[in-house]
Amino acid sequence: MESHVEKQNRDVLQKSFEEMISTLPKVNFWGLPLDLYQYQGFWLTLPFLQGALSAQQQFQAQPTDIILCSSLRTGTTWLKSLTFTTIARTSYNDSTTPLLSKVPHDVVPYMEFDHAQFSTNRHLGSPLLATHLPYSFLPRSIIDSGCKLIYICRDPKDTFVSFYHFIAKYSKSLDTQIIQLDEAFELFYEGVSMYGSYWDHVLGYWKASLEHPDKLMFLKYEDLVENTVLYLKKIAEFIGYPFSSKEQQEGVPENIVQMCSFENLSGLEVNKIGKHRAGQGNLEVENNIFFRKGKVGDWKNYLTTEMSQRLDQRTLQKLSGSGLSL
Ligand code: PAP
Repeated sequence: MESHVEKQNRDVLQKSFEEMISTLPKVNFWGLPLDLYQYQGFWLTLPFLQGALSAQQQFQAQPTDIILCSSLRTGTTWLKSLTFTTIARTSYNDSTTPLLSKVPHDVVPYMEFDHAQFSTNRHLGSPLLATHLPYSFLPRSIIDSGCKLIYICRDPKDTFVSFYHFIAKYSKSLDTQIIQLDEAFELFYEGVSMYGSYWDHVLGYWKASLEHPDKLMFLKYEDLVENTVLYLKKIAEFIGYPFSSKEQQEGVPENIVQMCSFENLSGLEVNKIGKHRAGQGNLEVENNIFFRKGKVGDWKNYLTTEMSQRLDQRTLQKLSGSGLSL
């Protein structure tokens, strides 16, 4: 329960955020009834920006935390389900896992939404948290605590196509229509999308993973698709929950991969008809929005050759000299 003093402090902070935000550059977000604000080089909508500021001020990381980091539409839902199931494998089985009744986003909360506003509501029972914040936005306590981070990224072409579909579907719930795909493409290309520029988001984590490979694991969605069992084992090892030889002989990693597969999760009742952040206004979405196709290379069905070549060029140029390819 929040005390009177805590509430007063929160109101003061909120006011200072509002004053600062009112001075930032802003643009309309792809035809939605929402604006994107440019803060420290990245574009964010208001609730996400307020959450980021709040987290920077108040979030206290624990050394045992495991934070799943990503931009949007790069495999967060999948990574959440895989890591959660790995960590909780001795507490739950296939018929008792919370993933049967909750979308993975409700199983692994977002630091900047669910834990930033109140220092008291931290549920220390689970070490898992997620964030969409760029690396440079992370609260100091995350870096200082030495906790583990996993970042997942994806081919920018598939990321854009997936994100466009997400926003198009979301816009229906707001009774509005977003801009055409080719217009959104130009904005994404210029970095004007949620947490854009996408390449800067990726690069921030990539560079940090080179500096702190023991603290930050860098993953690509495509690698995870190609050899999910292998990468799941690497993840388990990295976060300190390695599979024993006995578990490997019994096929535990394969079982987790099957449980968290696109086919299995997208077919669950909760993910077909449930809602995430129900009753929270513009933040409410249907769980099925998190499951579309789960394929590599779906961009071929939406981008012209010229568009794909331009995006590839952009990626080459942005990642040039970093040692990373996407
Ligand atoms: P979010 O930012 O909305 O949380 P995120 O989970 O990061 O989205 O990414 C969604 C993508 O992962 C979707 O890709 P698509 O649009 O190209 O299909 C979604 O289908 C895919 N996805 C979700 N769950 C899984 C899964 N279990 N296995 C593989 N891909 C998945």
